Amino acid sequence: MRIDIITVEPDLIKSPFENSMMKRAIDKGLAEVHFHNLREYGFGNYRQIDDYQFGGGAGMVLMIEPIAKCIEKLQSERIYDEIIYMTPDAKTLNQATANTLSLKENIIILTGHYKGVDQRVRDKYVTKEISIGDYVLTGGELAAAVLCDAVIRLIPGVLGDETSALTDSFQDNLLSPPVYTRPSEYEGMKVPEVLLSGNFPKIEEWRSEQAYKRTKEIRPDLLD
Ligand code: 6GU
Repeated sequence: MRIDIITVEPDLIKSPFENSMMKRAIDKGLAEVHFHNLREYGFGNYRQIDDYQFGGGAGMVLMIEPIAKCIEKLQSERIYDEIIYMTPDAKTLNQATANTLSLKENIIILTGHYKGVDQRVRDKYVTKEISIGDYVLTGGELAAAVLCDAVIRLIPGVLGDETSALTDSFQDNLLSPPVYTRPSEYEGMKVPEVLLSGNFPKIEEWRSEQAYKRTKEIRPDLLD
């Protein structure tokens, strides 16, 4: 999978890709991530990329031309399955969306800043808009890193069996059950008996019950 990230703050977003799971995926050749500094497509000596909004109001808006130039250059080189715009005014990212995106070949992720991008960018180029939750970040860069982590770990071969994504929270719309490791007793707090029983059907049943109970308590909306 190839991901092209268009951003105003490349330095803010690069480090998660140089560590841990995403680095491993890139080193294994399972994911390829390229960063494009929008400023390089800006106007004039100052490489201008934003301007005041028509109609007045606080905050600058990213202009369409620099973004169009960058996207069209990329599109001249390959076909993109999705052009994703990271913005708080969109549907929230969930596991189903991450699963779907992990099957794509080439995607562009555009991250906004300031007051966002000119609406015509969204109308003309963007095929999917994603928020990572109901709160506002300064820019979409960290949100793009979150999206990439959620997607890249699902690419077959990225995770080993021991960390298989199949048993993650949300994979079946349930939160994960509690987990324990040694010692079996700590300051009088005991690991549930069933987990020490070696009875695997029983253990699976207990885990399902616990997952359901936890989901009902904390995220009943997932059960709807
Ligand atoms: Cl995608 N961008 C920004 N700026 N803030 C957010 C977000 C995205 N998702 C949640 N908050």
